[in-house]
Amino acid sequence: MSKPVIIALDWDAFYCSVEEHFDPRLRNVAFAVRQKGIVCTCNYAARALGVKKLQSLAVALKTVSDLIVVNGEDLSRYRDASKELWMFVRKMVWGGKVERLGLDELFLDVSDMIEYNLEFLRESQYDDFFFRLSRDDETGFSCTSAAVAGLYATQNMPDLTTEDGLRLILASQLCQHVRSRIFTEKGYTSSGGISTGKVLAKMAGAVHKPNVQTVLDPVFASEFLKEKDIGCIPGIGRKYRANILNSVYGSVDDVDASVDAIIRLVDETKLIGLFGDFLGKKIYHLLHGTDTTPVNPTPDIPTQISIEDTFGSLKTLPDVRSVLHELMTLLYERMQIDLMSFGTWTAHARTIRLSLRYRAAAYGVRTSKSDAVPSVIYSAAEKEEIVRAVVNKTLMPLFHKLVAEPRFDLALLNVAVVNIEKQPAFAEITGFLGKRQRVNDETELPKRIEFETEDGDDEDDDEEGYQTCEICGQRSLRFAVEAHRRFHEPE
Ligand code: TTP
Ligand code: MG
Repeated sequence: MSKPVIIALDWDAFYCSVEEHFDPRLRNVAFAVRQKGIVCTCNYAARALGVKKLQSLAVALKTVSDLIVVNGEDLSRYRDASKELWMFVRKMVWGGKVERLGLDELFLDVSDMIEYNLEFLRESQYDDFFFRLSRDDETGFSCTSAAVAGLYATQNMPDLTTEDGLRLILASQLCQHVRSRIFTEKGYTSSGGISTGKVLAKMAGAVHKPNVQTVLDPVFASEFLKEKDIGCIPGIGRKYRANILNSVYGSVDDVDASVDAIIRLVDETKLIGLFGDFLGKKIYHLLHGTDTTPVNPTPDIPTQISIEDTFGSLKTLPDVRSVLHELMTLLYERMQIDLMSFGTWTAHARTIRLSLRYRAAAYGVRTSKSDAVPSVIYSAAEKEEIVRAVVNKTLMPLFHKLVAEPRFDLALLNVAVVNIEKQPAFAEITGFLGKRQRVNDETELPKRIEFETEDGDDEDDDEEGYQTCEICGQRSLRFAVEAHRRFHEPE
């Protein structure tokens, strides 16, 4: 069986691109998007002047004193744009095989589109041919198998004489087409990676940025990976890197952490001994560029939406009420984004859950209680009124059921809605920008995006993949946590 063909897309300076859509004047200036004193991203004009992603704002302003700074603490417009782009791309991929990772990355499994078009390539005697985007009509684009669209990750281009190489070349043309449609119709530039697995495609896509795509033939995977630090491989990250280095060298400092060095010293059996059967094998394949984790298409609606915060110490009822008010406000806003389209609730969550962790509790131990989602949430009342009603009538009573004693000391509160069901009448929705789009009613209920496993067992991650930084308090999506941590680490 032939290998899958995967395209990874990553929006360039994503929050900046979204901000530019709201204020086109930003297109011509160097600017940064900030969250709580940190530059969470900056546009490429600012990067050219020395501003860096995840730098403290103070340092960025020292570097460029007239840097324009935009507040990016309200994530809703980024979520809206992310969802819109995802839906747009999904329509171009057969079977909607598109997985979202965080807000700004997509994985497209285009294997069957490529397989189908290989036939036409053969018919055309391996010359220019018409790539068919649909089986039913003649939509598509003219394509050549003679050259890669974009760049390649190593010195070598895919081998034109092999079917695997040809598949990747066709996929590079398809990727170019998809990216150019995203740009002309939605105004977003992206970087693309094309390979036979998600990890290789993602890593290839990061080689040349912005607005460039890169192809990596797995034949050259070991050459591509050999000098990279093992921590750079998505799915390995800081924690597993430290485990591996400690087991090999007894230290993480001043040691050779390159893939080449590690695979000489650590075989599959040793990795299984360190991490168990499943994870050990997975890490082995990650290190050898042979990971086959499939693209897991992201469904229309999430299985749950969850917001949480962590504290040094939370001891009084007024403080609890105020935190719950804040969390419920955020949760309600998230529900509106994820479960509403054009002012209509397209899905309802049936259950609301309050969870907490006592400060004295062992790491990872939470207690929870649930209740029915009160109908006021789906009413036409104002946000403030809805939030107040839910806090008073549902969340505070749940809290009292959970915490009977008058003295308490909490380290975490989490509010979540679960049991999310599509509204029966919801067969067709209207996309954000007013374009009609069909929604597949057979879509399964959502699964979580599972790709970067590094923090999967971190109980301070909430279910939606947010984590609060213990040092500065910034809440980051899970995919961004690793990068954010590096910001606090000494150079
Ligand atoms: P990235 O893809 O890492 O960054 P980017 O899209 O801004 O830039 P690039 O062109 O290099 O891809 O992250 C996507 C968005 O996620 C980014 O625009 C801002 C946000 N983000 C955070 O809020 N906190 C973080 O720690 C990181 C890394 C990203
Ligand atoms: Mg990006």
